[in-house]
Amino acid sequence: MTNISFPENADAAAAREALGWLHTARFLTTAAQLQHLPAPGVPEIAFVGRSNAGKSSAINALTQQTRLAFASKTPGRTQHINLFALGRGGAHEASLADLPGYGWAAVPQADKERWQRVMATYLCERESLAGVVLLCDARHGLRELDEALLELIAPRVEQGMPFLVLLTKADKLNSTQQAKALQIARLQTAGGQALLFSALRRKGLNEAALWLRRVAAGGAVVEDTPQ
Ligand SMILES: Nc1nc2c(ncn2[C@@H]2O[C@H](COP(=O)(O)OP(=O)(O)OP(=O)(O)O)[C@@H](O)[C@H]2O)c(=O)[nH]1
Ligand SMILES: [Mg+2]
Repeated sequence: MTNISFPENADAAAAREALGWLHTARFLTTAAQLQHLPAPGVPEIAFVGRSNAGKSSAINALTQQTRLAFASKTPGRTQHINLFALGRGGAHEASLADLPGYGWAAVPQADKERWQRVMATYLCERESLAGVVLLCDARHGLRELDEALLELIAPRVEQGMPFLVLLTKADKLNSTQQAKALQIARLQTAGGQALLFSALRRKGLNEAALWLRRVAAGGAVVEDTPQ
C-alpha cells in the first residue's frame, strides 16, 4: 500500500500552497458514460462514497468554492461523473472526479446496476486514475457497499495507487466518538490512511489538501505511516 505521510501538524506553508492550488479548480466536463470522459491524460483523483456521504461538500471545502460541486440535501443528486481541472495560470495539471453516490434506496434497481458497472469500470480501468478518496459518514463508518468498493480497487491499491478514507461530518461526533471512528476505519482498511473530516468546520482540510497535492504530483511517496 502506498502511504503518504500526514505530519502531526501539517506543515502550514505546504498546506497553504496545496489549498491555493486546489482553489484553481474549475469545471471541466460532465460525463454520463465513460466514453464521454476526456482521453486519459493528467492524473485524476476520484471522490467516491455512498449517496449523501458528503463528496460534493468535501470538494467544495477543499477547493474553497461554494458551488463548484453541487451539494444537496437530496441524496442521489450527483448522477454523472463531474470533472474539475486543477492548475495555476490555466494549466491543467490534474483533475478531481466527483462520482455519483451509491446505496440510495430510492434509485431504481436498473439505474443502480448501470451505475455500479460504470463505476467499477471507471475505478478498475481508467488509466489516468492516480488516487481514490473514499468518503463515508463518520457516524456510520465503512458499510457493506464501501467494503465492496475497497475490494474492487484492492488490486490497484496493492500496485501502489494511493487511497484515503475521509470520515465526513465529524462535527456531528464528540472527540471520543471521533477517535473511535478513526480507529475502526483504520482497522477496516487494513492500516490504510483515514482522516476525520468536516466540510462544515474545515476539519482535516490541510491534511486532505496535502494528500491530494502529493498524489497529483505523482505520489511523492514517503513512508508507511503507522498512525
Ligand atoms: N454537518 C455536516 N453536514 C455535512 C457535511 N458535509 C456535507 N454535509 C451535508 O450532507 C448532505 C450531503 O452532502 P453532499 O456533499 O451533497 O453529499 P454527496 O456525497 O455529494 O451526495 P450525492 O451527490 O447524492 O452522492 C448535505 O445536506 C450537506 O450539507 C459536514 O461536514 N458536516
Ligand atoms: Mg454529490
